[in-house]
Order: sequence, then C-alpha cells, then structure tokens
Amino acid sequence: MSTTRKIVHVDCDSFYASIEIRDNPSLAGLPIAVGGAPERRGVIATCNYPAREFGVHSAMASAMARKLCPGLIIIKPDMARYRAASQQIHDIFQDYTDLIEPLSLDEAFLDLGDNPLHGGSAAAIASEIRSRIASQVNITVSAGIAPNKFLAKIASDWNKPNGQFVIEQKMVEDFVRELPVRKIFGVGKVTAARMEKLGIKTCGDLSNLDRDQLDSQFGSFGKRLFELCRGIDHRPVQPTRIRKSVGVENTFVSDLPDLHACLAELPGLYEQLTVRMQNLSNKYLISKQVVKIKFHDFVSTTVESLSDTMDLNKYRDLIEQGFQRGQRPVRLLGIGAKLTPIEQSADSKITLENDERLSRPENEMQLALFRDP
Ligand code: DCP
Ligand code: MG
Repeated sequence: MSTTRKIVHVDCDSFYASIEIRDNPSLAGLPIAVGGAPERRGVIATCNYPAREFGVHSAMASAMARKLCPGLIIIKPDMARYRAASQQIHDIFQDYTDLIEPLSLDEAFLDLGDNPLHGGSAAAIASEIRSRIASQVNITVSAGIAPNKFLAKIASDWNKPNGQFVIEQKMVEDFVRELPVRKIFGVGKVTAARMEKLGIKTCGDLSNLDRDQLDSQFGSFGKRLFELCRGIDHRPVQPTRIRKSVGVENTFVSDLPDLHACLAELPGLYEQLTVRMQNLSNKYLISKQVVKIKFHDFVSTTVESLSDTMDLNKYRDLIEQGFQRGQRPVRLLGIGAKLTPIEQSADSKITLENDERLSRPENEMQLALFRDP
C-alpha cells in the first residue's frame, strides 16, 4: 500500500439505552437496560454505563441482570426510533464522504482519505462529526482513527464512552506489540485459549511465529493472523448504501422574483450537480431528471421527466413548468436526478460478506426480543 489510508470507525455509546435516556431524561444517571422482560426469559440488548458497573452486559438474561442490579430499569426496545437516529447519523457521515460502510445501526467505517477538511486531519474531522451528532441527534459516539479498519475498530473502543483515539502509522508497531490477541477479530475464547497454551498472549507474541507455524497451528486463518498481529489490514471500506437520487439545491437569501431569475441560477446548480455525478456515474444510471421549487410561502412542487442523461435544456423546461404552477417568488431551487444502481446484486453481496457485520449477534438478538410480547 503506497499511501496511508485514513479510516475512522464510529460507534455510538450504549446506543439503544442512550436513545431511551435522550427521549426520557428522567432516566439519566439511573441504571437502565433495553431488552426483554425477565419474567418472559428476555435478554438484554444493551445497558447504559451505570448499569455496566453492576456487571450487566449485552446478551445476558434479563433475569440475571436484575439479580446483579435489583434497581435495573428494563425498557422494551423500539427499533423505529433507533433506526431513525441511525439514519440521521448516516446523513451526517454523508457530508464528509461517500465511502461509508455501516456495520450495524450504531457503527460504521468511513474512509476520509479524500477529505481535505481541517488540513486533511481525520482526527479533527472525526471530532467535528462527533460534535455534530451530539448536537443534532443528542447522543454521544466514540471514534477510532487509524490507517486501517482493524485498528480503527479497536481504537474506537479505547476511550469509550464519548471519546476518540488516534493510531498513527508510526505508532502501529508499538501499539500492536502489547495488544491482547483477543482484540483480533476472529480470535474467540477457543482460539485465545489455544494461543495461551503456546505462550501467546499479545499480538507481539504472535508475531514471533513465522508463516508456516501460523499455518500449521491455525489453518486458513494463519495468513490473516500474520498480517493482523503486525497491524496490517488491506480491506477497503466497502460502501453499501444504495443511492436513489442525487441533487443539489439552494435556498436564496432573497427570493428569486421571477422565472428569468430562476433560470439564471441554473448554470451554477448544474455545475455542482455535474461534480456530484462524476463520483457516481460508474455505479449508477440516471432514470429521471428532477426539479424542485419552493415558493416564498413554503409551498413546494417537484417536476420530473424520464431521462437517461442530465440534459441542461430539459432542466430549463422543468423549471419553467414548475414555476408556472406557482407564478410567485421562489425561495429554494433544486435540480437532481433519480438513479438506479448498475449492479445492485453485487452491492448487496458485499453487505452479506462483511465479516464483522455477520459476526454480530444483534440481528438474531433483535428477533429474540421481538418474539417477547
Ligand atoms: N445489540 C444487541 N445485542 C447484542 C449487542 C448489541 O441487540 N448482543 C444492540 C444494542 C446496542 C447496539 O446493538 O445498543 C449497538 O451495539 P454495541 O455493541 O455497539 O453496544 P452499545 O452501543 O450498546 O454500547 P457501547 O457503548 O459499548 O458501544
Ligand atoms: Mg455502540
């Protein structure tokens, strides 16, 4: 790898619980969990940090959690609200890059390699993203910043909750030397126990084994271990979001008085749209051209037309049609396109093959919670 990647892993703090506390602030400071009822053999999806002090954790039987923490307030999950918050967070990410790989509702990888903001400092951008989430979504998140996905994910956990941690390329060697092997994705209890028998506790210990030794001890996982214990991970961030549209719009400081003024704004908007479309044209086909107009009294209208290109004259016609519907000053003008992915099936395959995502018990857990009436 010639250039160093700038990967950020963002992970919300006690996600479901934080949403519940946000929406019912009288819960703040009390030990709370989100999950199924103890008397119905429910399980804990997550709990806030005060509850963690009692030993309560995700995937624990709710009955056990109550035993450990008798005052524990257990709230039924409400996925719709968690999904809405997740979408809001995703929209914030979108302002910084198109290279977003969500792993679950509450975590995602971002590749900020192309973002020049804050002098290209991924740590400063991560910090900005975190404050925007705090003020717009009203929950805290933690972030890890590193040259690859493996290290970024470990880093986001380092200063949790509401913190971030940067692993620079030059720190990698020292960082991994002391890193417990359990931190390696794919090293569970069984593998860790086997490693311990061989006297291996840290990635540093593991890096003393050569490729053949790793192969004979750990089979096909050996090759990956060879890289990970050295802090090497070449996996790219694989965006899984399928866009349905692309657009640019402007809200004007003073209203555009007539059609002529609206048409005069078209070239500027068109130029911006062309830049956006450049990054998308190898992945999407255009299916429609769209114009959106909001009049000074906030009434809006959308006009669209089937099209497989972004034709400037067509935008002109659409603006004319839209303006005729209101014939009054315009406060917002937008142009855009409806898109269809060129290879939809390939995109969804990426999602399924994402190992970290598959590893999460979350989806199954949610089903279990939903079965609990
Ligand atoms: N989740 C679940 N079942 C699990 C683990 C998690 O249903 N076994 C859900 C609830 C969590 C959300 O997924 O809120 C995110 O999972 P995390 O592992 O990121 O845990 P939290 O965000 O709750 O806490 P942390 O602050 O440790 O990230
Ligand atoms: Mg989390």
